[in-house]
Amino acid sequence: MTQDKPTYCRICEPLCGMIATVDGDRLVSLRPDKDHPLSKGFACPKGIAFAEIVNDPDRLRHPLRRRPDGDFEQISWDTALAEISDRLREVQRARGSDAVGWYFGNPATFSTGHVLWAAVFMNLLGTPHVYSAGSQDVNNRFVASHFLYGNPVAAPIPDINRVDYLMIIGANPVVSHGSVMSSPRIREGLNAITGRGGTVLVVDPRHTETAREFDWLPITPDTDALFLLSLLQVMFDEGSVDEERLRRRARGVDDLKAMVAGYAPEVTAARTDIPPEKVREIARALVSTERATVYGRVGTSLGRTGTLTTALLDMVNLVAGNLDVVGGSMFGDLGVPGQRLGVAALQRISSFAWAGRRSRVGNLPQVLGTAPASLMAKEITTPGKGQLRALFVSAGNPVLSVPNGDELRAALDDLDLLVSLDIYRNETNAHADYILPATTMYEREDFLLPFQALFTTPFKQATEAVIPPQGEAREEWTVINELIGALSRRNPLLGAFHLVNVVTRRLGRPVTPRVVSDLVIRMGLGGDRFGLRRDGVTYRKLVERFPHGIVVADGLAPGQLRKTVTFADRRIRLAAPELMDEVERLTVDPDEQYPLRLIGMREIRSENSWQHNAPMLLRGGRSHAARMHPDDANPRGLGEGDLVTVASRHGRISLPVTITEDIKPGVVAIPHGWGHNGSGGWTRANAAAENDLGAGGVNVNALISSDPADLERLAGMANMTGVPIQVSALVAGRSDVDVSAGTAG
Ligand SMILES: Nc1nc2c(c(=O)[nH]1)N[C@H]1C(S)=C(S)[C@@H](COP(=O)(O)OP(=O)(O)OC[C@H]3O[C@@H](n4cnc5c(=O)[nH]c(N)nc54)[C@H](O)[C@@H]3O)O[C@H]1N2
Ligand SMILES: Nc1nc2c(c(=O)[nH]1)N[C@H]1C(S)=C(S)[C@@H](COP(=O)(O)OP(=O)(O)OC[C@H]3O[C@@H](n4cnc5c(=O)[nH]c(N)nc54)[C@H](O)[C@@H]3O)O[C@H]1N2
Ligand code: SF4
Ligand SMILES: [Mo]
Repeated sequence: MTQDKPTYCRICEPLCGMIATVDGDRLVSLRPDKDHPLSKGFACPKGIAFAEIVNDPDRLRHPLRRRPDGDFEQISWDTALAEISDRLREVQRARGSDAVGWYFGNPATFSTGHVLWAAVFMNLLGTPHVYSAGSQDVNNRFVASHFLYGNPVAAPIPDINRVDYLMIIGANPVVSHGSVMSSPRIREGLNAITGRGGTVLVVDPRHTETAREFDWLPITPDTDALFLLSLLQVMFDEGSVDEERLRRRARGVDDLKAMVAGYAPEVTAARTDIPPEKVREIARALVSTERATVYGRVGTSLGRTGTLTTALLDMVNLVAGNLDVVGGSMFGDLGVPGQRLGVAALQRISSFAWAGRRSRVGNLPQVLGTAPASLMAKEITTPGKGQLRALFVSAGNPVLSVPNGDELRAALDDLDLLVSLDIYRNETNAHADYILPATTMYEREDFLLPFQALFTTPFKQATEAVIPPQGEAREEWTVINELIGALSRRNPLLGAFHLVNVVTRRLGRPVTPRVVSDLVIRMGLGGDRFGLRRDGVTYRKLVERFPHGIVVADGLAPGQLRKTVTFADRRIRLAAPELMDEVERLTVDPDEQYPLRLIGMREIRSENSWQHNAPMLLRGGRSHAARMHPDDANPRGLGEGDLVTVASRHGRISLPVTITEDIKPGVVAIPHGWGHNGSGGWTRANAAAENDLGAGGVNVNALISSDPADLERLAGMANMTGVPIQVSALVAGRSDVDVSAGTAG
């Protein structure tokens, strides 16, 4: 007997509603939920194909231990946890708690228990070695907000439902489905803007899937800060800014004006390649359109000055009068009383505050308690106090996702202990001592705290697990509780946490992610405030009465800045010296040896490194290729499908080229997350690699530098866009060219 259960997808940020068809303990299939108030029957191919991932024969179902010959053998959970605990205690005894670390990857963010418990564990342990995918993604957003609002977790989102002029810069929501914004049916949301007579302008070096549906303005990679400075210069210069209002809302207006004065569109055009008249036209539109906003994401985060660029996005919105107003760039509201004071208090804790700690290698600041993942390899191999010796990797594949995977791969073998928690064997845990099987999203209940303030229509949904854990899979937070128990003797804070766990469990009221989520739900927007609001929701009510989720407000509310800015005068800071100093980094020396610029891209049937094994997503063949303009291909004698070598100052890779007019000349786009070469457990992804060069792909991050000097200064972000490269034909039979160079495993 099959049963249909409403739930939601947790692969990417819209969190689309899903109906899971379940037969006993087995997930039979997934289909989009027509009754979901926001996604209304939409789901993308990855979401539907997830049933194949849950049931994939390649999935991990039992704990594994590495044998001396390098192969893995199945062991029991008891043995695995006992051995890991012993080895962990040994590292802690011999080298201190500073020798223990954790890297959590992107899917961890989509599991409240996972991120919360990992963060609590590492914080109580007091180690600086906490890493995440954030330093390759979004950490500069937190740092920009720290400087502007005194609140690292404040993240303005575009009011998609009401905006009439939207400039998208460095994001491709038609493929990515939106990021740092949860907006189901985003493509429809964008089309509705033009449908109501508005404009969507896409500023991107590639004529992306989003740009193809709207207006495209090509830009030279990693020059966005210059373009944004010019927009500000025009706004001030033409006197179109409501300065009185601006000064009421922000400090540092004169410093900002003085700074942008040197960046007239004529000055920046040579670098951005955007005609000055076009800059003026956009600046005027942003100021004069009642409901207008600028939205940027990965493309504006991964440049050399990502924090400055991100801060400038908010400054453009603010100066144009578009921040914190309807139809502009708005702040979601958790609705929890005292949230502003809570953040202000948290900021006093060094592991939360920006640069509360700096890295041992490279002296780079921590962001929300995490250090730059680019440094992991050197933290492992650099001797001295605080050297990283035991590492946990959960829901991540850093050998493919961080710069210089070869360096990290070699360093991992140097560790005293490497433990992975994953649903698959991948290129990273190929080097682990133990691999522990985790549940997939459909095997756990969840209410996703990190996304609550990011919905463009305020919304809440909680789900029960739709099937029990498959095989011997366990939820990460339960495994973390065991690890905390193992280290509790030598560490009073962990000891206290462990005691709370033991006592509450005995009392039959264990501390679980659900208990924490319930608290936030009840205290937040639409919550029952523990009985004070009769119609309010609780976790249980959400699951039982609103299984498809519930819209908790018609739209985002304006006027949130007062609740967001933690500075005593509640005014935004426009001229933090750290930010202003970044301007000096905007100059570059031309590099004749590496004349082209590398950018990244995402594909509709792929999610970072881990969905290249689902048959549904591989249908019709897949291949990894570099995209290049004919103007660059022709002089190099390159034809469609030719193998090329792409080299940067830091590495080289070889892969096929696709020639397309849909990219700015001088720019080459290569997707990341590829480079499956047999070391992981992904049979189909690896087989593709063996049969046909290019099908398993290569690791583009071999071209990216992990040198601390090359990381963005304020957030320690990897510089993954605008990287100087050269491209040449791969000469057949040349023995000095290693076709596999740069692949990982
Ligand atoms: N299908 C699919 N969806 C995904 C993912 C996936 O792998 N596949 N990954 C998820 C994740 S982890 C994230 S973080 C989000 C990311 O979500 P997005 O940021 O929307 O996705 P990207 O495709 O990385 O978009 C970045 C865009 O920036 C452009 N770009 C690159 N360099 C520059 C530059 O210097 N300036 C400007 N202006 N543009 C530039 C690129 O051409 C690209 O179009 O997507 C999520 N959704
Ligand atoms: N060049 C370049 N590099 C990039 C980017 C780029 O744009 N360009 N983007 C960066 C970005 S935005 C991101 S987010 C990172 C992603 O980098 P990572 O997070 O390091 O890598 P993923 O490929 O997302 O790997 C996710 C792993 O989690 C596992 N997994 C899936 N679900 C679960 C679960 O529920 N529990 C557990 N325990 N494991 C699970 C998968 O099997 C897979 O092994 O890559 C970054 N790297
Ligand atoms: S867009 Fe696709 S992967 Fe993302 S949440 Fe929706 S169904 Fe899942
Ligand atoms: Mo990401």
